Amino acid sequence: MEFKSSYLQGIYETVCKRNPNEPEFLQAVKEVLESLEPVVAKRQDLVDAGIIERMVEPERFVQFRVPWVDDAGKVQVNRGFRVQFNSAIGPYKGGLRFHPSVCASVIKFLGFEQTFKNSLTGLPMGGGKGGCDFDPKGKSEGEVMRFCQSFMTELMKHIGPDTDVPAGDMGVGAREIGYMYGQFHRLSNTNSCVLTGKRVGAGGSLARTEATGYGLLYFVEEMLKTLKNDSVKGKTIIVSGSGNVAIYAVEKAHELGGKVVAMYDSNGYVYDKDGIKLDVIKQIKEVERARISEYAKRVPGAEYHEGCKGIWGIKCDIALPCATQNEISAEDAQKLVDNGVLVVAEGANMPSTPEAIEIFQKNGVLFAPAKASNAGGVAVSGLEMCQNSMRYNWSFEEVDAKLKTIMQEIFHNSFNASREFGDEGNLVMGANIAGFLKVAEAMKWHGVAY
Ligand code: NDP
Ligand code: 2IT
Repeated sequence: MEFKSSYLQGIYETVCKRNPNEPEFLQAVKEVLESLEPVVAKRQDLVDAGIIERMVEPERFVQFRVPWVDDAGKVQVNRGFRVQFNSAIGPYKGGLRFHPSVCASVIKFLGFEQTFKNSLTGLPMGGGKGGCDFDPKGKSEGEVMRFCQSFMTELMKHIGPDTDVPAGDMGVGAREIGYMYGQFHRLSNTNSCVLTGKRVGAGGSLARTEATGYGLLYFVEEMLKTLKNDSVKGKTIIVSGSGNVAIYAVEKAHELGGKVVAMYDSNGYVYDKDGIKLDVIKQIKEVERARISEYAKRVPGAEYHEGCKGIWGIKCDIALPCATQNEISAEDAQKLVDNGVLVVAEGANMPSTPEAIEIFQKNGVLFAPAKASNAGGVAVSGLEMCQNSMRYNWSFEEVDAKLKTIMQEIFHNSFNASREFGDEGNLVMGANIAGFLKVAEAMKWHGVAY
């Protein structure tokens, strides 16, 4: 038996049987079910209403062909996905990922987690996720545009401002959102909010680009203040990844007085003992779309190392994994602990393996789970939807202030839930329970059609 409750054990066995060969999805479901043990013990009404059985099965899962023509005139075919996981509290909401590793398991784990994350933001958004096994690396501008247009030609049959509102994720930024939105606009002759992460001036919200990274640091600052009477100021930090989330995590970390000394991309990591120069990283990654190894060629004293794993052996106070799922193994976690890490906060989705999380928690590391600590991106997406509905734009300062408040509330709601359900400070459990309860109450209230 993996669970104390035979009811949860039965649900998990059914999920395993229905979703064979989907390890990421099963990993995400198992973690949430483990967190729900004390809820099941207290809330027979939710058990009777079959809430959990319903939550682990997506409301809808769409898979589609994405044909496009490359620069050589050859037809290419990719596989697209959209999972609409749960709409009990609002339209499905969640990003689109373009990466060769995208498959049903990855999209379903992301969509499942998104349901709880969106609930934690306090905004009325359900959970969804999508993407494609298209690899944007090495593609020309024209190829990316034609691919995005083809992807949207099918996706638009399934989305809508009150139905499902995708956004960016790995491999999808303002450029890709622009091409997809353009195609939607051309084919529908409407300007409705079917995507967030649009460019400012084309319906986008100020501070959406920064939101996930900034939000992560607002969460860490609140956690340190509340639990340790401490702050980011003066801390040595490592940030994995060098994409959207990582870059703006570094920006806010530096603003708060921390020093980020290392970052990576999928080829290797850079170490700069004097602190990463973010303008150089932005030029390499946002403007040139080049490799991080360039950094060491441009910044005297900086080192480049092939391969990613070495980053976790660098001594730091705070580790912010901001690249991809399962990037921190048990071995990496042990290295961080041995070097005295104080905080690990997840910017990416599910970057720590279950074994790594156990090591952090057993050793008293303040551990912030993705659903809570990276919710800033989708929160500002929710604020973009809100501004679009009002036909109005808030200033950067207004959006940023709302983001900060939302992240502080997510920390406190997760912490309070961990206390109420008997494991004070276990934010994995607290975030899962707080996110779950809101959706569960809505599903119960709505009857069994969800
Ligand atoms: P980007 O595509 O902008 O950046 C991804 C970064 O991660 C790149 O530096 C990439 O390197 C690196 N990376 C990807 N795969 C691997 C790998 N297997 N090993 C090492 N490095 C890798 O994506 P985002 O910054 O948007 O997303 C990063 C994470 O944050 C994802 O888990 C995403 O789901 C999550 N997230 C994103 C949000 C958003 O609003 N964008 C919101 C909340 C969470 P390379 O360039 O070499 O591929
Ligand atoms: O994982 C995530 O929360 C995102 N990629 C952001 C989703 C969104 O709708 O802004």
